Formats: sequence, structure tokens, C-alpha cells
Amino acid sequence: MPVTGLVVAETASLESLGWSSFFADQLEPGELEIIPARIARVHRTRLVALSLVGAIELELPERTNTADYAVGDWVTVDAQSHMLVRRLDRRTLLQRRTEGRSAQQLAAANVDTLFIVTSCNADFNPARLERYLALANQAGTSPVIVLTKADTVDDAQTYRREAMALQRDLEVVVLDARSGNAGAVLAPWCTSGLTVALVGSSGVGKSTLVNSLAGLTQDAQQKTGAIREDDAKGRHTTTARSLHAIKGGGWVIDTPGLRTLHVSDSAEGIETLFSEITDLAPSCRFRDCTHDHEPGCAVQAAVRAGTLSVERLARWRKLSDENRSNTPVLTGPRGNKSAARKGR
Ligand SMILES: Nc1nc2c(ncn2[C@@H]2O[C@H](COP(=O)(O)OP(=O)(O)OP(=O)(O)O)[C@@H](O)[C@H]2O)c(=O)[nH]1
Ligand SMILES: [Mg+2]
Ligand SMILES: [Zn+2]
Repeated sequence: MPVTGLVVAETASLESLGWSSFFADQLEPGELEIIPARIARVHRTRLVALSLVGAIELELPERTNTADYAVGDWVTVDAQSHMLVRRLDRRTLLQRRTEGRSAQQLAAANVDTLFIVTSCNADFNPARLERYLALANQAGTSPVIVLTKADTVDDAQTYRREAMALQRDLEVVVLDARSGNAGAVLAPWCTSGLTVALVGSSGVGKSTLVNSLAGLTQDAQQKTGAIREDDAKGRHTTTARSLHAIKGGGWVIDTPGLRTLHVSDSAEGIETLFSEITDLAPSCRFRDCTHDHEPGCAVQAAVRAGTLSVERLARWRKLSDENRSNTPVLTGPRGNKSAARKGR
């Protein structure tokens, strides 16, 4: 079945779609009648993929659960029937546990760089950005903070400095998502074979950025929507994840804006995010120091010395606690999953 609205350049190679030896090595020598394809859209009952023969709607084996597939996944497909054969192992996977659900929701796969988008307005919130950073770190993607709406304020650099302090060596860019210049600012992360994904609250300009990066004509553009004036909140214009070709090469995944991002399964991601605290911990007198009331705590000493802010330490504590209580632990002989007990 032909698919509208998705264009693959005629000169496309598998490499330009993000294919690499990591995926090629997973093919079996006998798998001759198959072609590799990359998932571009995940619907409730349909999967659309990009391949060297163009955009194709996949035939799905009975009992396929499309929720097991993420935009950006590589799959093998029967060359004749376009029947889905199998998914290849992922290089990176962005996923989150929605409250009350035991299974993780798959956001995007095989993403190289995560653009964490926020605006130079009321959306800017260090604690929220730290949640996205923990997610990016945990997934194995490199995070970049993208500050949009720089054109609406005089002090965009103040936002930039505050964002840069959130993680060691963090890349932060400031731009007007609507301008033709946005693509040039993001070009270092957008080259042939690389995939970026955009995440952030509703209304920060993710789809606006996709349109600037993809250079789509009017009818193929991602819909964008005005935000509320009083609190800068968006109206959840984008409702599904989708993959788009970037003008100069590479791929970008647009995602719906999230109301809240709950953190779970991200202990390593949090360690990386708060590396200044992680680095101090071995100097605490007690190996299991909670950096709260213990004597000889190197982290509390850093707070007293003014090299670590009380607010940052409080955010570390809150995020670590939340992660612990939301992450199922393996218990019992059969490894049954149950939620960890709340508290420390
Ligand atoms: N002035 C200005 N307006 C912007 C910028 N980026 C986005 N906008 C506007 O902000 C509004 C929201 O943009 P969208 O691209 O729809 O935001 P989104 O992040 O995709 O939102 P959801 O799809 O709801 O998650 C639109 O009216 C855009 O024109 C920017 O850099 N400067
Ligand atoms: Mg959008
Ligand atoms: Zn301590």
C-alpha cells in the first residue's frame, strides 16, 4: 500500500537512513528475501516504515502488538509481501513508565542525540530539564538543551548559563525555532546517518523545529499551535511520534509534548546527571551515606563550602527517591517484578 506524506530521496542509501554494521551484523546469512526498513510511524494497528523502495505500510503477522515497536526501530521485512519478519536489536532506546503501568512506553529507538527543548519563558524549569537529562543519559543518547523563543527575550544568555550548569559538559543552544538559521545552529548533530529526537513540554516549538529542519512544503508540514499567553502552556498539538528527513541529511523524530515526565529505571542516568555529587560520595565517611545528616559527609561539606547549592542537592534527592520508588525490583526466585518500597 503506498504511503503519502513520507518522502525518501531517490539517492537514499541504507547508511543515510541510519543503518550501520551494528544492524548489518544481526542479519543471518540465510535471510535473503528480506529488506531492512526503519519504522517511521507507529499507529495502534499499523506500522509505516522507510526502506530503499520508499515508504511502505508493513503487513503485520497476527497478534502483533504495535506498542512493542518504536519510531526509529530497524526491522526486517519480506521483500515481496512487505510482511514484518523481526525487529533488530536497538542501539539506544528512549522509554518511560507511565504512572500505574507496569510496561515501559517506548518513545524512540536508535536515537543518537536527544534535543531537550524548552523556551526562554515560563516553561524553563531546571528540575524538569534534569528529568529529561536523566532519561537521555539512561538511554545512551547524548543530550543537547535547545532553548527556543530567544527572539522574545533580551536575556537569552541568562537562560543559557542556567541550563549549562545542569550537567557537566552539557551542550546548550539558543535559537528562534521558526528562523531559517535554526537548521545551521543544529547542524553539528544533524548529518547523514544520524538521528535526533525532540522532547519537551507542549508549546515549546518541537514541531516548529521539525518544519525548519525538514524544510517541508506547507501540506506536508507538522501542525503547530499557539500557546496560552498567561502561562506559556501549549495545547498538545502533536499527538503521535513521527520520523522526518532533515534537509542536509539525518533524521528527526517529533514527539507529543509531555505534561510530566516521571523518572524510573534511571539510576545510572541520574549518576551521570549529578556527577558532582556522584564524585563526592566516595569521600563520605559512611559507604551508604545519604548525604543528609551523617557526620563526615563530603556532599554536605560541599554545600557548606558553597560549591554545591542546597537546591541542586534537594533536586538530586527528590529525583533519586522517585526513581527508586518507581523502579520495579527483582524479587523472589522467578524474578517477579514488584514496585520498590517508597522511602529511603
Ligand atoms: N517567537 C517564537 N515562537 C515560536 C518559536 N518556536 C515555536 N514558536 C511558536 O510556539 C507555538 C508552539 O509551537 P509548536 O511547534 O506547535 O510546539 P510543540 O512543542 O510542537 O507543541 P506540542 O506539539 O503541543 O507538543 C507556535 O505558535 C510556534 O509558532 C520561537 O523560537 N520563537
Ligand atoms: Mg508539536
Ligand atoms: Zn555523604
